[in-house]
Amino acid sequence: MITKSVQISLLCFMSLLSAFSTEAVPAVTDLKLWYQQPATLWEEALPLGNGRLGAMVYGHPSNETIQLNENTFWAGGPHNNINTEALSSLPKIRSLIATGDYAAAEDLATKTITSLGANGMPYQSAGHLHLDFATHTNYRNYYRDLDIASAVASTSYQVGDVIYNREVFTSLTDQVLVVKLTASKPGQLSFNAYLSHPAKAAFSRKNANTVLMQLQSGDHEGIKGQVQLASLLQVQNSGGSLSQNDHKIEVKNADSVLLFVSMATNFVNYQDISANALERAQEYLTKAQQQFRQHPYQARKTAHSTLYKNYFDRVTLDLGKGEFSAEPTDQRIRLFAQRHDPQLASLYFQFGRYLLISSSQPGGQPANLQGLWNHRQDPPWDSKYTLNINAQMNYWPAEVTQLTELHQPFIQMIKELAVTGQQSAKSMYGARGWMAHHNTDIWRITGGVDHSWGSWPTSNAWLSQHLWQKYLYNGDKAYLAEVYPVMKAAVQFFEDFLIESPDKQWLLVSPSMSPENAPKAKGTKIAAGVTMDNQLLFDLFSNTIAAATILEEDKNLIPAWQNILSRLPPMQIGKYHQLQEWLQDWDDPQDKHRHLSHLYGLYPSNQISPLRSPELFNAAKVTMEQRGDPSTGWSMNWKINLWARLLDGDRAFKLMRDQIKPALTADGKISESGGTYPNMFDAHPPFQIDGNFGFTSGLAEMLAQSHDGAVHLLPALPQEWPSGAVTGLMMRGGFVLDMSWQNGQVCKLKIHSRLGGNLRLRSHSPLPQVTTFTVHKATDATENPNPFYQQAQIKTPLKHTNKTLPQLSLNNSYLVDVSTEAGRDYMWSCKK
Ligand code: FUC
Repeated sequence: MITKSVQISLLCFMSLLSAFSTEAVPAVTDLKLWYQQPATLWEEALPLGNGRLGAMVYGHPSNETIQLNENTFWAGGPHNNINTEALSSLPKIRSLIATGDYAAAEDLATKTITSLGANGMPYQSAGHLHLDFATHTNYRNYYRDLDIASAVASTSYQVGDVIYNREVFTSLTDQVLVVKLTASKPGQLSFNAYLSHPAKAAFSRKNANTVLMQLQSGDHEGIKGQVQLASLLQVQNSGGSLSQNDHKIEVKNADSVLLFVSMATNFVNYQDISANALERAQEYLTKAQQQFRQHPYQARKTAHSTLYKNYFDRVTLDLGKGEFSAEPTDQRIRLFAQRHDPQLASLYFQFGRYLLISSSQPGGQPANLQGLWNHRQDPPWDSKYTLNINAQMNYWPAEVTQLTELHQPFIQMIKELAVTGQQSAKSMYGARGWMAHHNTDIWRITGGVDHSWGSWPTSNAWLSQHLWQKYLYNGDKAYLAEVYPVMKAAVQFFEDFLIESPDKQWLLVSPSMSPENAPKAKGTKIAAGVTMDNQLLFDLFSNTIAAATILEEDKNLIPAWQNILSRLPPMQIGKYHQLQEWLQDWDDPQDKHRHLSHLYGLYPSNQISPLRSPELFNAAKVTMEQRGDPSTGWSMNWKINLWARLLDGDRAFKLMRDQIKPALTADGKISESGGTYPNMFDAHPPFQIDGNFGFTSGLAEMLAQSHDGAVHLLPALPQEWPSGAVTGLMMRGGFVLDMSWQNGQVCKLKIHSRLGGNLRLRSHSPLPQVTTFTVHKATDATENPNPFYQQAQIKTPLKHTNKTLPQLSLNNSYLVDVSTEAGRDYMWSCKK
């Protein structure tokens, strides 16, 4: 008789074979978004990007449209938007807040902190590529897809007895958009190709097979548009003939055609636009031409995909197949909430990684509100960078899903803000260091924007977390030394900016707000000492002290920083047993505001823990229940991460169900309740990319966490995914995790230690015995000796309720320590 444990072992063994053999990597078809009809809306078109160039492919047989972006094509030019009236009104704003005249304080702040001029420049579309096939109106056997395993989009259809194929990619290696057109019979490709732009553009003939489109970016709010865009369209035909008519290139009876679109601007950096756009575009085109002349098309396509895969293949995820993998993606999105389709959740996870690889390449601009993809001249919120959640969320998956190089553009932006932000620190607040308000753009503006929403001065502290967290994953001291001055200068700003509360002598950020939320009790946003600011400053000061200690810098400054740290207000548990959002207990249990700012302490930070602060952990849960699930876009996806940190996988999965629902109504209109567009873009609405990235990080948090003293395996596994496998998740301290599980229990585990050091593992089932290395039982009473797992001690929370809630216990989890060597693998397997 086979005992239950033997059965489990057998199951584990079988799943292992599949989990780590090559078959475990989902078949290529699992990593495709595919459709049976062309896109009519932009939100149905398929995104391609190489960080710099973006393309949205509609896949229409008779009038193909590929909407284009170049990520430095923004309105305006170098400037900052500082309102220097802030400095003189600051004492008054502060005293109005202190005396409770919030309406007057907010009014004055809006007038004197918010920019009197520009509110940030819009990111603008680079126009369209059109391919008009007049006779292809009557087609059949239509198919289009985006293969996120190779970063290539394809369209095929049949007209008469000819099958037509199109492949499109934005080459990572050759820096041009490439379109390859083929037909199943010779001489069948006849069409017009041309570029267009909604703004005024100049078109000219470059040579027999190349046209040029040139234009200047838009003027906006008094800032002259100074970015020049040059776009070259080149058509290379095999067979048939080419002719130019106006700015169109006409192809007749070709066998196959290769098209390139090369785009470039004069943008060098946020303060320098002295490059020659046309020379650059021509240079990219010449190089691409040479490459494609010397190598077959297939080889150049492979070169692009290989570079892409270098990032993408680092993480694989298998949550089980389900029976719906073979259905078109839009249909699967429509039905996801009603059925068991785990593979769509893993596709959505990987799509987030695809989007980050495609929109954030080293040396380029960070992913903005829409990543890289925007078809408007005047997009929602200018498609810029909102620094009170959205821009940060874009980078939540970067480290944990091993896309660390792609974090670089964001780190670079923070370094640049640390330069422009010195102006706002000094001339608005008379402080040293740097600061920015809740928005920036390609020009790295740091002034306040958007009326009363703008007077939040704490984005420097949040942005600095990215500098430090990256170090916790890579352990690279040279990198830490490079970013430390930016952290230190953010600290300096608060050394000068904080004020003392008259009653408790706490140090407060004032004026400020809990981003974008106005408590019902007072009706205005402006406030002092809000919970999120206190949490952000706790992290900023703790991490900067830790960095200074590691780097042996600024020993003499550390005591003053420690003193500030000790005087920040503690977190508070309010009268409803909720985590208080403000210094005062203003919370309304009916408040459903989309921002969850005070839960920053739970995720992305690690100040609220079931082990170290169980009461706060419970209070955070109460707050999450009060805020409720209904939400859209980034807010809903933040909740996935938060429920994962609350160790509730089923609730996190419930939010995933809410996310993967159609964002278009049955009659094709954009629904107001968020969800997922047919092309898998997230709907705020409108499209905002942060939600996609939040989903990806949230799913990773459900499978493994590394913020609370240990690598925690399957901390929030939903019942929906009883078995599965993941490879390549990155844990703090440089541990790369491959794992498979069966019946909710870890079955095989491989940890690759990049940096060495103690590996503390927490699991909810015992790990199999090992013989090749030593495993020690550990307890939560002793701190993990690994320095990347050291945790700053938060203050005891203040409690304004007598209610006691049952605490979540982790006593039934298994905790072990392994002393690891850098470069070695540690494997557990339930094979025998
Ligand atoms: C923040 C959010 C909005 C929107 C905007 C871009 O201000 O509150 O919902 O996402 O950023």
